[in-house]
Amino acid sequence: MKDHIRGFVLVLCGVLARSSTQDEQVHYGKPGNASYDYVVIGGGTAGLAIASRLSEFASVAVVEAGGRYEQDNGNQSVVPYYGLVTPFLATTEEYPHQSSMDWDLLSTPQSSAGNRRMHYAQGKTLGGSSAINTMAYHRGTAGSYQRLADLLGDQSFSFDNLLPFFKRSCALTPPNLAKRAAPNATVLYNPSTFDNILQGPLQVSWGNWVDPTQSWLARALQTIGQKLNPSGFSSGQVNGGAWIPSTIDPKDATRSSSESSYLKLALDEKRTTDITVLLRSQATKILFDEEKKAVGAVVSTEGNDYVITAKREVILSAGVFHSPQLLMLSGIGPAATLTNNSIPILSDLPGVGQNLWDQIFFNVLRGISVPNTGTYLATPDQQAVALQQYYSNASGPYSSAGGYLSFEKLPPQSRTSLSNRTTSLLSGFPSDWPEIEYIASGFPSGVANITTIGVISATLLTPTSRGSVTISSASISDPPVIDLGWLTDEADGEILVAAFKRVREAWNSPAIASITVGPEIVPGDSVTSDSDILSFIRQSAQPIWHASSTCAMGKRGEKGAVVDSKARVFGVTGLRVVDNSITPFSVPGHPQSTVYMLAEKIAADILKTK
Ligand SMILES: Cc1cc2nc3c(=O)[nH]c(=O)nc-3n(C[C@H](O)[C@H](O)[C@H](O)COP(=O)(O)OP(=O)(O)OC[C@H]3O[C@@H](n4cnc5c(N)ncnc54)[C@H](O)[C@@H]3O)c2cc1C
Ligand SMILES: *[C@@H]1O[C@H](CO)[C@@H](O)[C@H](O)[C@H]1NC(C)=O
Ligand SMILES: *[C@@H]1O[C@H](CO)[C@@H](O)[C@H](O)[C@H]1NC(C)=O
Ligand SMILES: *[C@@H]1O[C@H](CO)[C@@H](O)[C@H](O)[C@H]1NC(C)=O
Ligand SMILES: *[C@@H]1O[C@H](CO)[C@@H](O)[C@H](O)[C@H]1NC(C)=O
Ligand SMILES: *[C@@H]1O[C@H](CO)[C@@H](O)[C@H](O)[C@H]1NC(C)=O
Ligand SMILES: *[C@@H]1O[C@H](CO)[C@@H](O)[C@H](O)[C@H]1NC(C)=O
Ligand SMILES: *[C@H]1O[C@@H](CO)[C@H](O)[C@@H](O)[C@@H]1NC(C)=O
Repeated sequence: MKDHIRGFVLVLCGVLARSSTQDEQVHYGKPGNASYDYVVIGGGTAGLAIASRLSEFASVAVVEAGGRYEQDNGNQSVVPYYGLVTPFLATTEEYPHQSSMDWDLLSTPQSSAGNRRMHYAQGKTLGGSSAINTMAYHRGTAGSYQRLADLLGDQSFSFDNLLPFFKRSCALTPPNLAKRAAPNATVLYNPSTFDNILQGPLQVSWGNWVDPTQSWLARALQTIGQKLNPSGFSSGQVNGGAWIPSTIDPKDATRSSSESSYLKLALDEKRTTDITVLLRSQATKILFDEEKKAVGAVVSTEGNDYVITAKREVILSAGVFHSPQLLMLSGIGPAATLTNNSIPILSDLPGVGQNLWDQIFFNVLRGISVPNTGTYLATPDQQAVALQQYYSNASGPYSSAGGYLSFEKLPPQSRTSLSNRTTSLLSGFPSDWPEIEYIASGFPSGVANITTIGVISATLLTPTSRGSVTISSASISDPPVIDLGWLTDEADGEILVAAFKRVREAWNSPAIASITVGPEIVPGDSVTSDSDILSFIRQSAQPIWHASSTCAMGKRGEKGAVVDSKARVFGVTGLRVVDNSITPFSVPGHPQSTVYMLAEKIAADILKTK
């Protein structure tokens, strides 16, 4: 162990063998003033990726409010299958709290979505939301990144120019067809969009198990026109269907988070890195000198306040809700909000906390007669078999987290019901940008002749409604006030009603007629008129946890812009925001690949100018 890796990190290096008592002693033993080249606030998805890269040439402190998920949540966060059935995914106001791992955020009542307050899970642990997400890995479309490049006037954001950073972040392992044992779940992908020589830290692989329910529902989606995409979803096209890979380490089928990948790499004894991790430590405010240069942060560990000084820069990676919160608490945000809360104004940036994009989905349920993964884990005997498969060669039901995904622009017959305004809003998106994502899954049924309750969901990828994040006081102890803004623009409801009809079309496909059992369970056959469908959607819409864009990148001086294309906050120096809050719109589909890519890209920018 190198001596420049400090106390807290010794514990992390000691792998899981150490007792948590020793662990706690060291964590809480060392809060106190200290100084580093870079201070990264938030040891989440982006935070650990950028900290790991910066630590190759400078000293870096990571300030993380949570602990270690391997200790705090064990198998539930490590074993892929549990990631799909975890209580984090509960979204109702009365949800099972897991406060050692989750921020326990609740939205404001959603006036256009049944007045519901949504529980919106966000990882509070090393790894952040990469430690609780459902592990699907794919990239956005070439056209979506081109839109970003054009908006920023910076062609380094074109898909071709971003590809080296996507490649650098991860290592792809081809599917193990013997372990998958599902010749009917064909994996197609383009290996040239991954780097098979200089492998990056994040592990990306296909599950060694296929859920039979998904294989059937995939057929239904294929027969309504969403054919298998020949190159998968990481080559700049996100259209049609694909068995996509997950962020799973194929060596032992465990979750690959930013912690188990990037941080572990930075702590590898064979590498020269200088990184210190402060666990259970919350940054309460960013500090600036008289020239408005960020010089560090006030950090609170178990009620002790101290100062971590940044000799070069502060990187804020606290996520889509907490990064805008901390900016506002530190004097950066809409002037009226700051004044209202008696916070001195350092930089009046009206865009901070605005422009929240959120993709939402609904489910349609029917009974089916084929098993799903849960069916194979229903009894202790079955679990014993599955444990043997999992621990002997990383296969079987526990080893997989997914996933068949299917995307489309709504076909012409679905568009005839859209208003001219909605049609025109949709035509503003790039031609390769899918409007809807369909996900097939299932859970065991308690009813005799229904083996599985099958689920086909539809997610809106072109939301026009916008939400916001603000503060209710000048104190970090009051949570951010989150208005998701769901369905406040009527275009979103119209598009989802059209998507609902596509989901029913899939359910009624002759390809699965032999396995469907009984009538529709949710919402039920009585729901047929557009207005009834819309009200079902308003009552049941859920988050897919892809919220973004509350500290949007943009050109200097442009309305709403918070950071420039190198993630530097306008109006101050020495401060960047690097996380899913900075993309000015939600890239279509699942965001984690883009978050890792951004961390790599900004790290490279910093290295160039250091
Ligand atoms: C349940 C769920 C399922 C998802 N499924 C998928 C999926 O299958 N595929 C996919 O691509 N994406 C998925 N996502 C989305 C994806 O995981 C997130 O977009 C991404 O991880 C966000 O990364 P981030 O760096 O912006 O924030 P995070 O990873 O959330 O990191 C923020 C970190 O900052 C810390 N923090 C916050 N405030 C402070 C403070 N004041 N002081 C110190 N630390 C602080 C937090 O504890 C956290 O560790 C999912 C997300 C969730 C929640
Ligand atoms: C820590 O730093 C702060 C700010 O520079 C200072 O006010 C405080 O006295 C320091 N604490 C200790 C214990 O040195
Ligand atoms: C695919 O193969 C699996 C495993 O043999 C089987 O359980 C499932 O029913 C098949 N699905 C389809 C659509 O044929
Ligand atoms: C100012 O504070 C009041 C009362 O706390 C609140 O109702 C109002 O919305 C706030 N305005 C802004 C711009 O934050
Ligand atoms: C994996 O292990 C299980 C249980 O020991 C065994 O049945 C199976 O054949 C093994 N699969 C492969 C591909 O080795
Ligand atoms: C909608 O657009 C169509 C075709 O562009 C046009 O013919 C029609 O008049 C428009 N309807 C309304 C209400 O504007
Ligand atoms: C399922 O079982 C119930 C009760 O036995 C029966 O009434 C119903 O018709 C069955 N449904 C189908 C689709 O077989
Ligand atoms: C994870 O936890 C350990 C210790 O409690 C058990 O021995 C394992 O069987 C368990 N694994 C799974 C897949 O549940």
